[in-house]
Amino acid sequence: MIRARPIAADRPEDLMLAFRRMGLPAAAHEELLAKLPHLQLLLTGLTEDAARFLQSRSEATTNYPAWIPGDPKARPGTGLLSGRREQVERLVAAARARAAALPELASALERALAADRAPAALELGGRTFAWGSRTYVMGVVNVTPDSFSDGGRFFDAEAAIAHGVALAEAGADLLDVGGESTRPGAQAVGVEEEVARVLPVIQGLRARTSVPLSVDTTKAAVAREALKAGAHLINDITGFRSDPDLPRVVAEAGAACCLMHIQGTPATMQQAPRYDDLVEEVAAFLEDAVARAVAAGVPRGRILLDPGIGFGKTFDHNLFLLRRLGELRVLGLPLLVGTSRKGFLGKLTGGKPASERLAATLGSVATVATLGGADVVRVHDVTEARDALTVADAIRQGLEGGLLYSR
Ligand code: HH2
Repeated sequence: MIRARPIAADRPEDLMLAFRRMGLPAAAHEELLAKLPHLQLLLTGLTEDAARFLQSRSEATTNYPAWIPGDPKARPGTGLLSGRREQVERLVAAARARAAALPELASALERALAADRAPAALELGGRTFAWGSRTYVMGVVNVTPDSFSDGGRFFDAEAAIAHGVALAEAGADLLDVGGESTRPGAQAVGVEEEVARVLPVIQGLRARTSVPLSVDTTKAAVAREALKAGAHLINDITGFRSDPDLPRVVAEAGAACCLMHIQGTPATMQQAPRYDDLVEEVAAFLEDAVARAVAAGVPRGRILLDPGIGFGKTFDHNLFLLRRLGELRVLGLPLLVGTSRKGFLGKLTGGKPASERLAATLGSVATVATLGGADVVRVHDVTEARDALTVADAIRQGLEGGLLYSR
């Protein structure tokens, strides 16, 4: 019986399995892959010159990708490029070689071509994070009286340390210690109070575990003390927008950072979040944050990015963004995603409170991992998340197909 079945055209590994099924030699796979049209790139922000260049090249010969321009009146500077990898590579070379060169276009296309490659591995606190090998887990240690998910449970330093140790034993790859709640309308905390909350916990965890420590703060003065006490990463939910000294403090300590997207401030962010193009605006914000970090001396390779689920986003924005995390891969840096116990999960499951959102959280982290959108997930329930991610990662990476796809 003749059978035709779709192969995921955007996944090179699946195409290669099809070549194997066809009995084609492994040595030829890369070359064959380059012949297949599996790239669809949405371009925005084009100059008129760049748009004309794309149009003229696609009309001239089939050596270049097809070009579908956007509506020049409603959406000027937009269009869809569709073609094979080698065609896009040729276009990059032509954009650079042109008398009036188009380096910005060439770089944007190069970043898109590199988006399926894993970011360079990160050494943190004596551990190696080999991005792309699996989904890593960041365990949450909130030393706050008012966090939305676990407010007050670990406000006492000893309780917080014991909780962190338990998360480390459960397999957390990283612990995130926070002394100020970021939930909408939370009480602001002064530097002294925040330091008094997080410092004993960092010291206690340093003494009792070897897990790399992150500190969830927006303040340079808190970060300075935390890094002195042995923290390895600063997690700033404002993407280095709150405190102009924070990037330098991170750079001078040789620390890593996680820069998150937020629209507005925690006090106002959920009032009326609005986007024209959500993915584009999140990407632009994060690129700006990276530029700030790099200008202060933080190496690119020590930066993680986070789309900020629930931070200035409606229910629909959160789902839309989680579905499209892969598009943020063009930023070329590892992505951290925090969905754990958040409000959109409560809404999806009929209004369950934060304390009853474990299964929903596991559904979210497994889905994000399967879609290939996250390198690290930030969760409260490490044991359960590790199990869910082990399954999701195994399914995503499952390349053995028995006799059908035998090696
Ligand atoms: N979410 C929260 C806090 N910090 N940091 C990053 N990078 N990404 C997140 O999604 C994120 C974060 C909110 O969760 P939680 O810490 O449980 O609550 P609270 O801020 O109320 O303490």
